Amino acid sequence: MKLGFGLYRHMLDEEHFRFAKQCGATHLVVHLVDYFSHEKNNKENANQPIGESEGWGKTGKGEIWSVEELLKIKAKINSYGLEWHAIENFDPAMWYDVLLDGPRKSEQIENVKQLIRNIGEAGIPVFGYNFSLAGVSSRFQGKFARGGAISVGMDGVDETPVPNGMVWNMIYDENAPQGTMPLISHEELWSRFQFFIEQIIPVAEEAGVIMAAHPDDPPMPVVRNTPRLVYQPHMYQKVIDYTGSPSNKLEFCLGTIAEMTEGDVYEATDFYSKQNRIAYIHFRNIIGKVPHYKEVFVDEGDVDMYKILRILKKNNFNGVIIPDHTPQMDCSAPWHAGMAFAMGFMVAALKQVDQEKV
Ligand SMILES: [Mn+2]
Repeated sequence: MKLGFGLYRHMLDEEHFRFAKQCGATHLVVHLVDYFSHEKNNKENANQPIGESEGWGKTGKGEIWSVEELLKIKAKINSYGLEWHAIENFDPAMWYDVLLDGPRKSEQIENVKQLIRNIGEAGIPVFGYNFSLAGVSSRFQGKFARGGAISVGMDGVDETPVPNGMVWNMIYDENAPQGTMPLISHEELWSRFQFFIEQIIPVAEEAGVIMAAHPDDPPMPVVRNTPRLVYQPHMYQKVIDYTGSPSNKLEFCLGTIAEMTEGDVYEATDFYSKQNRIAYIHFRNIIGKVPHYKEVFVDEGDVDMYKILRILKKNNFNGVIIPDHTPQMDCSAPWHAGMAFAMGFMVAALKQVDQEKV
């Protein structure tokens, strides 16, 4: 197993590369979408984007990331002794009509295919994505973790319908006509997903890129009047079953899976790692289940993280684990302290489990 670190776009600089390396990371998972353009989300202390029904702000313009741009970032990452393991998330501007089954769907799916080819050409092995209309939603901040550390939680579901011009928490069209996203069935959502996966996976396979699906966060059947794709552990199998390609894998989020009302996070970890379908892991802990849960420090939640690592070791998982989000600690650098705490735990736990006999 390898230890990775996740960085947002505005963190792609010397200070953060050094910080990741100092925390023990060998690999990086990078977000290239700017989620922090909204005035309420302060980049200086950007733990994770939050924001209520109005979302996270505007999308980019929809241009795909070029090979040149990716190689430039990669060279910088490599110069700090780190490997670029994955990009996380599409900009909604690139594929909103793929999600919404809108008029620009065929144009956008071709763009997305080119993006995947670019990522392959730049030598980035994994692309993580979240096939979701409402995106991450219904969560709010509070002093939920040990000692009153600020983290996020959920207490009931946001039922505000998504306005026209918004998808996945971001505004792609400011001039959209008044109105809201129409309610569709789960079957309709799965059929949109099927179109996406059947178009993309052959391209990804040829490009040498692994597509990795994140489950719905929070994992509720319906959020903001939109159906969700993967909100129970067994639903991941349906994602996998669309194609046996080794390019069709999971961005396995332990926190989200533990929040699900059915199944068991240990069984799910065993089941999917046995099939070699986990591309990388979001290693975070929580207390509770939807619709009432809190994100907490990695050592204080419902999940026994050592047990998870032992299962992964037993099934020869050799991918990357990253800390996902963590509570923020009271000091002058709350994000850094939270991340360093999680990474310290992960370094120690990996060492311990590595040296144990199975
Ligand atoms: Mn996650």
